Amino acid sequence: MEGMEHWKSKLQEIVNPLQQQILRTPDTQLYTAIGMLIITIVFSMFVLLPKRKKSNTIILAGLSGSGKTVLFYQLRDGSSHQGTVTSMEPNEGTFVLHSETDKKGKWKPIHLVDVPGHSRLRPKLDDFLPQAAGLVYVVDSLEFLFICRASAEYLYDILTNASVVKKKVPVLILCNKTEKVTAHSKDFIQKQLEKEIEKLRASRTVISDADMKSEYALGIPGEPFAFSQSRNRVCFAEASGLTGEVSQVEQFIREYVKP
Ligand SMILES: Nc1nc2c(ncn2[C@@H]2O[C@H](COP(=O)(O)OP(=O)(O)OP(=O)(O)O)[C@@H](O)[C@H]2O)c(=O)[nH]1
Ligand SMILES: [Mg+2]
Repeated sequence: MEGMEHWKSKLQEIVNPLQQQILRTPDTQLYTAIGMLIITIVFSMFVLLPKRKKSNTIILAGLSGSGKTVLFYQLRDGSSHQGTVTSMEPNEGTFVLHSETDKKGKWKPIHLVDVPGHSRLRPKLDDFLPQAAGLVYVVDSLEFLFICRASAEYLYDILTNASVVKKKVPVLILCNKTEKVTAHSKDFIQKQLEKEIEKLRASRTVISDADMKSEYALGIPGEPFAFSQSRNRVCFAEASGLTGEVSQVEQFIREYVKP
């Protein structure tokens, strides 16, 4: 108790003269000093705090067989490495896009991750989503009618993923294998996916209400679902990994990983 009293009086010895000094100081001088202090703090925050590095990670996701691995090699080497098999591990690499290697100038390498589409391997996606600068969701436009529901389900999980929503990760839905005349158009695929997601939204909301689980809702309640309602940017493009027609996906990548 005595010790406390001793420290209290010591503290008062320091504080009192300061208080007197502040009271004696004219208002203008006081305000100038406070202003200088604020400017110094703000300036030090900008100079001393480490700048957050911009991510260069682009993720390729989509159902098994949609053509992600062929696309990965096409972007890296300009060749499809024909005869790819179902991937059992994520395929990653950091490189300058093949189409940019012969151009003059310094290009920033991209970190490309191809996550296998097999349902048991899909959880691997969670390891990469927090660092994603963009995500390319690959859809098989040839087999689209057979995989529409499954594709919409996987896409729904991605678009409601906490990291994707919070960080507003831009998503490119890439309609692949379009060199074939029987491939469905991107407009058709967009409309069908919107219809499927609309159905999923109704069923999943009921389930999540029952479980009391918080899920990031998609779209605007009471309105038919459209990708334009998503909080993050969702756009559509076409490609053919096999024939090397990948310019639209390269454009997307360079929009979010600046050269
Ligand atoms: N016609 C056509 N076939 C393609 C194209 N891209 C890929 N394929 C074929 O589609 C099949 C699957 O391609 P992959 O790249 O292995 O598919 P994936 O998405 O990596 O599949 P998982 O690793 O199982 O997730 C292969 O037989 C490819 O040859 C394309 O642009 N056109
Ligand atoms: Mg693969």
